[in-house]
Amino acid sequence: MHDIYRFSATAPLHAITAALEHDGCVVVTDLLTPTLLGTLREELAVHLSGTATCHGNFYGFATRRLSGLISKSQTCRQLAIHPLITAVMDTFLLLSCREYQLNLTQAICIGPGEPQQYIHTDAAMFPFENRSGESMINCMIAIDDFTSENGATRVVPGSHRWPPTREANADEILDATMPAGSMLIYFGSLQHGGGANRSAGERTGLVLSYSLGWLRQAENQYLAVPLELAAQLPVRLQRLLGYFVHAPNLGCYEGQDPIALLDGSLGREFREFLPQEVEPQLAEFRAQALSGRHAR
Ligand SMILES: O=C(O)CCC(=O)C(=O)O
Ligand SMILES: [Fe+2]
Repeated sequence: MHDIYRFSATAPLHAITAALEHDGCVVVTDLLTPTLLGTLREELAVHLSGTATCHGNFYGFATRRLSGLISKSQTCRQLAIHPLITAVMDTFLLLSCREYQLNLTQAICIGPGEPQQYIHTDAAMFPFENRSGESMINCMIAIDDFTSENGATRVVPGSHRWPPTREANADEILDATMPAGSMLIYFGSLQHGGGANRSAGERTGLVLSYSLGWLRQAENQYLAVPLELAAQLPVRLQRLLGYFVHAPNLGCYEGQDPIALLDGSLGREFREFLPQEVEPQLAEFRAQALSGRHAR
């Protein structure tokens, strides 16, 4: 079996997406400059210092998780709309939706002594099979160097094509080792899990997860980001938080696009949000209905 494909962040997009499509995962190095990485580390540290360990057989007992990062970190806000990340999401998620969204943001610090995590697919949280492609795609950004000793994410390249019941053999699981500032991109349908941390220090990674715009978000972004803060964010990020209507009519607020709540343009009319392609048929039906030409 070949190693995980690795590209620099300046590689052509098609090379990165081709590897991702083939393996269900790919590593992109040099995503963050040392300066940006330092800033991100500081922003997360402020909140991580008061974060308790998880308490669960899946999340672990020596692992700390910090969510709601759009509220907590200016750098996460920038990363969530990073052109390379959104180009990858455009390529795959727009095959199955008109607009996609932020599914969750989470810093994961695997502490010393944590055993390997159960190998799983993240898309299993959606109880259906999406035949037209991926329902979710995740980016794991290495805040520390990811090594085989400190709990680098373990991935099973190619498992995104497997039937859900097939379990990986030990020799099919690879450690996604990468220097800090790199990013592992992996499909929601890919089998993976956090590695065992046999080192003396923590392994911190930052997950930015994206999903189809007509699915429930794993992290409730409307609660995670106060309305006053959401109102100040770039429109692209507001939409990723979920302030949009997925046609037809999914996600309205008072008959309006919820983004109107953020820019103060909430109107009074009860609008409909339909796919453009159905408009001519609907208009014709209504015209005929008005002229009494339809059977009652
Ligand atoms: O921390 C990691 O490397 C992966 C964690 C993970 O896959 C999960 O919690 O769903
Ligand atoms: Fe996972």
